[in-house]
Amino acid sequence: MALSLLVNAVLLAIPLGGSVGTLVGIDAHLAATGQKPLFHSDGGDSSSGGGSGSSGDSTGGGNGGNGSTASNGVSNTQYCESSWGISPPSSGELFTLNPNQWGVTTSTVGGLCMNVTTFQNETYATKTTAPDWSVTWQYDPGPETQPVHAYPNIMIDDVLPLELENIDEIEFALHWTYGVGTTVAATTDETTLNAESLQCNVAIDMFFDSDKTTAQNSTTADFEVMVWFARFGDSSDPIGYSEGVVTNHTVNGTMFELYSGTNSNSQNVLTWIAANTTEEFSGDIYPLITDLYTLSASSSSYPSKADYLGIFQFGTEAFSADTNVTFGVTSLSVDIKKS
Ligand SMILES: *[C@@H]1O[C@H](CO)[C@@H](O)[C@H](O)[C@H]1NC(C)=O
Ligand SMILES: *[C@@H]1O[C@H](CO)[C@@H](O)[C@H](O)[C@H]1NC(C)=O
Ligand SMILES: *[C@@H]1O[C@H](CO)[C@@H](O)[C@H](O)[C@H]1NC(C)=O
Ligand SMILES: *[C@@H]1O[C@H](CO)[C@@H](O)[C@H](O)[C@H]1NC(C)=O
Ligand SMILES: *[C@@H]1O[C@H](CO)[C@@H](O)[C@H](O)[C@H]1NC(C)=O
Ligand SMILES: *[C@@H]1O[C@H](CO)[C@@H](O)[C@H](O)[C@H]1NC(C)=O
Ligand SMILES: *[C@@H]1O[C@H](CO)[C@@H](O)[C@H](O)[C@H]1NC(C)=O
Ligand SMILES: CC(=O)N[C@H]1CO[C@H](CO)[C@@H](O)[C@@H]1O
Repeated sequence: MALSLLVNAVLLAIPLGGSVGTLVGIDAHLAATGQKPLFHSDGGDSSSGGGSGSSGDSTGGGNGGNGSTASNGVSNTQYCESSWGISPPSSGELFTLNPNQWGVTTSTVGGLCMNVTTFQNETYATKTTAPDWSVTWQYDPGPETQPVHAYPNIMIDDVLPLELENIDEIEFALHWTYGVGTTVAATTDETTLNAESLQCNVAIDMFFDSDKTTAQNSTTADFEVMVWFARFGDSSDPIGYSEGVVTNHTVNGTMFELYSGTNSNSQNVLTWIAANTTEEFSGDIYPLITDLYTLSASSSSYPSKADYLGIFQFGTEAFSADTNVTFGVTSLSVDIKKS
């Protein structure tokens, strides 16, 4: 048992340089803030592991994880690398996770570690359930020109790209928490987080384009569509915030407000932000996409139904915090139903 776990880890925890799919993950975050793509050599670079545990010292290739513990068929592995593709085997939907510390430079103070909990039986609660994961991080504020340090995230590997009009539903179910400290909090206490000057968001990040291949490239896709479940601090204003709310849409009790703008990469960035911090959510978010078609009738700033969805990720954009904070994703499922 132990041996087979080890083999899986070695085969599947590949450095990002080896995988187009996971490279997309880094690019996505650069694009989110209009940055040029960065290329870290591999998982073995200089990220300082400020979270719990030691920093990853992978030399590229082989197992990027550290602090792996296994019991009763459940394994917890920690990754402190800057960027590293973690693709746990699953009998259902396949996902790739990535600590993705794309904004970390040699002058950055702080660090981040991602923990991923996998089942040896490769069978999660449902066909579309992802492994649980968490990140513990702390970064001092970065320069105003580059305030984002990381977008640790989980990305859908299968299904995409898909033409928007061939999608029927995007059933998204989620439970996350943010807490001060190095353990996963049971609930999110905004007062204690604000006292530590937490600056971050919790968000889905999607990319669309009329060209199927371009839709899978976050730097060249025409449209970036985000769905934010929380926003802490005022560093993380969405693009187009000063222009005000374009429209709103309530999905199963959660009201989202739309902001629209353009990033420095000339991509149209459309951001739906939950009116209240939303720790638990379950619903079909496809209407947040179809609403944009209506707007596209009068403006080329919005996608149309002929466009393709190429990338779907969920994570937290980490700006800064005074002390260690932990973002825990204790339940996540994404079911993209085709018509
Ligand atoms: C964060 O936690 C790690 C590991 O427990 C520790 O080494 C580090 O000093 C902590 N950082 C801060 C700012 O408290
Ligand atoms: C994990 O960390 C330990 C020190 O805590 C170190 O000896 C070991 O080489 C690390 N393993 C990997 C794969 O980074
Ligand atoms: C797979 O393993 C997990 C963790 O041990 C367990 O909770 C789950 O019931 C198992 N699923 C099946 C179908 O055996
Ligand atoms: C992450 O994994 C490390 C190594 O096993 C462990 O020390 C730490 O407590 C874990 N953190 C969380 C939030 O589960
Ligand atoms: C995305 O497009 C840019 C510009 O054409 C290119 O340099 C980059 O390699 C592409 N990225 C991927 C992951 O294909
Ligand atoms: C949501 O939008 C509708 C119009 O589409 C508007 O009448 C309503 O006031 C908005 N609700 C909020 C809370 O902004
Ligand atoms: C709507 O939310 C409730 C809980 O508030 C949940 O039981 C139900 O399954 C959700 N509906 C959908 C379509 O996800
Ligand atoms: C509980 C809570 O904070 N509810 C707020 C959610 O957002 C709406 C719209 O901004 C507010 O009116 C509620 O007070």
